[in-house]
Amino acid sequence: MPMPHRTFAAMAKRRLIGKEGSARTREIRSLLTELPDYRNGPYADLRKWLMDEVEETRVRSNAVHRDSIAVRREGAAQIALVGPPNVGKSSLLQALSEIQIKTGDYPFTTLRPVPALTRIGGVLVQLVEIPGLIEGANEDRGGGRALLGVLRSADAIVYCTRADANPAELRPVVAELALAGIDKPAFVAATRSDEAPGGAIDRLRAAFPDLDVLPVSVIDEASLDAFREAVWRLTGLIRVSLRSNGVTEEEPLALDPAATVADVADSIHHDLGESFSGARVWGPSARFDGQRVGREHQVLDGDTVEILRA
Ligand SMILES: Nc1nc2c(ncn2[C@@H]2O[C@H](COP(=O)(O)OP(=O)(O)OP(=O)(O)O)[C@@H](O)[C@H]2O)c(=O)[nH]1
Ligand SMILES: [Mg+2]
Repeated sequence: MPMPHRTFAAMAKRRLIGKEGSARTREIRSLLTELPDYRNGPYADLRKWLMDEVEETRVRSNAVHRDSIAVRREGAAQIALVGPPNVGKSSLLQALSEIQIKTGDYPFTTLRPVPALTRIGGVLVQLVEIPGLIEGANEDRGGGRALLGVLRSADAIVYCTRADANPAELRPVVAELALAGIDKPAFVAATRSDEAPGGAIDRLRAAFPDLDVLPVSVIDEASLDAFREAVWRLTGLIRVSLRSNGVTEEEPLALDPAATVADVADSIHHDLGESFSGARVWGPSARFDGQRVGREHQVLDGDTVEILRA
């Protein structure tokens, strides 16, 4: 005598509670094998219901997969912009890059991390807006764990807060990162600085003595340039331009600060890195324009290098 169908339905629902993905599919399969094999009537309906559940579970777990918030790295470095809602993070990304992002005069316009590429001194750097990181993120409030995961994989952090805001607004964000053990090069961008009264920046500086505070406004080009340079300093990389036959390439290399002329040659072509005879250098590391140097000469940010083939 099989179990009454209502009892079976109740038991099936109970066994599926809290199960998703492959665990749910496994449970459904085993329920299907326990189900009496009637072609019609209430048991057939239950069978149909379970089959539909298999399909819905599959669709849902794909959706969960798509909702994963990891950001694919592009460019020489990845810099995360994080701060309270509505401070102008999206506007900043928009002002610095080609992409169109939703901005709005209300909080939480941005719901997922949004990447944008910007060119700094010719080198592409990826900026990522991290939305809605709130107090309790480490306990997963507001989906905070996933957001902290994105921050952990970034190379550096820009804390964004309105220039005229109470410093207390940014504090929970800084505290959540510290709590998560995320310690990276960082500065504070005091956003919407065109709206800020005198003294506002000093107040932020006093509140965050360990961090540089940089005023920025999307309607002030000079402040955007200063912002780009500050971001570049966070990357810790140096830019070296290549010259060949008297022509300098438009896009510089982004290199480790300890890089030598040999590393420059190696990044052009591995064979060249082994065989070249030396280089000429213009810029900060050269004593004079076009100075002839050897393989071990250390290059500096802003140098132009011409590799001399053997
Ligand atoms: N005056 C002025 N307003 C700005 C500036 N930057 C952004 N805003 C305004 O601030 C509001 C919020 O801008 P968003 O860029 O959407 O801010 P957000 O930090 O990305 O906000 P959420 O994604 O919602 O958390 C918008 O109304 C912008 O027009 C600025 O430099 N000056
Ligand atoms: Mg936004």
